Amino acid sequence: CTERLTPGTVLLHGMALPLAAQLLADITAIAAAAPFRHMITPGGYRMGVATTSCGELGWMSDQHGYRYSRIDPGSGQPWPAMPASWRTLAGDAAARAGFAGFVADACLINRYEPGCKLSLHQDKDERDFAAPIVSVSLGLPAVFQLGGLRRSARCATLQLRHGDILVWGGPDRLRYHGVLPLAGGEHPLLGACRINLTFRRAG
Ligand code: MD5
Ligand code: FE
Repeated sequence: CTERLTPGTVLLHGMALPLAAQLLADITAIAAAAPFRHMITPGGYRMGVATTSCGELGWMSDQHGYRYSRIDPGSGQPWPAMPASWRTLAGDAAARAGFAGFVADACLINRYEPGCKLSLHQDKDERDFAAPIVSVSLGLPAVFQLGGLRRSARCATLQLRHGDILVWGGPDRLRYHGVLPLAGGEHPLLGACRINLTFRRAG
């Protein structure tokens, strides 16, 4: 079912469930070419969340800053291609949320293990904030923090479960957001982990 949380934020409960096994097989293939790694923030900290990417552009971070790159800095090669079925899933989810014509050129793949969190931040490394961001949650459930347009705004919390797709766009594209430390557990398909796919129009 579709739940509009705010004018620009839509939760599509379980929309990715029928595709979960295929998504996992694809993630395994992508991670064989572009392994999960802990990026270093511009401030010198090692991120707790492990990341990789697929698509024309991949997100990266190092001492020089956050940005998108056509080349995986780990391998020196282009990022693995985005599976056509992924681009279609993201486009369909965006359309259901009211953002027709979304064509992702980047998919950031975040892997959380118990205790991992993502501190409150905005996503503003993309060129055009008119495009939405589509997020697919797999594995262990997470508590998502949905803030406002200023860091000081108070946050609402939201459970994201295996198979959920969340779409942010329009007035909500630049909201602060984060993920609270992942609780332990065992997911039947993923074990003790959560993987999030975020589809973006980055270039
Ligand atoms: C995650 N990832 O669960 C989240 C899902 C990231 C990140 O935040 O930057 O990798 S994407 C959540 C998101 C994106 C854009 C806007 C908003 C949330 N929002 O307005 O709340 O690993
Ligand atoms: Fe983010």
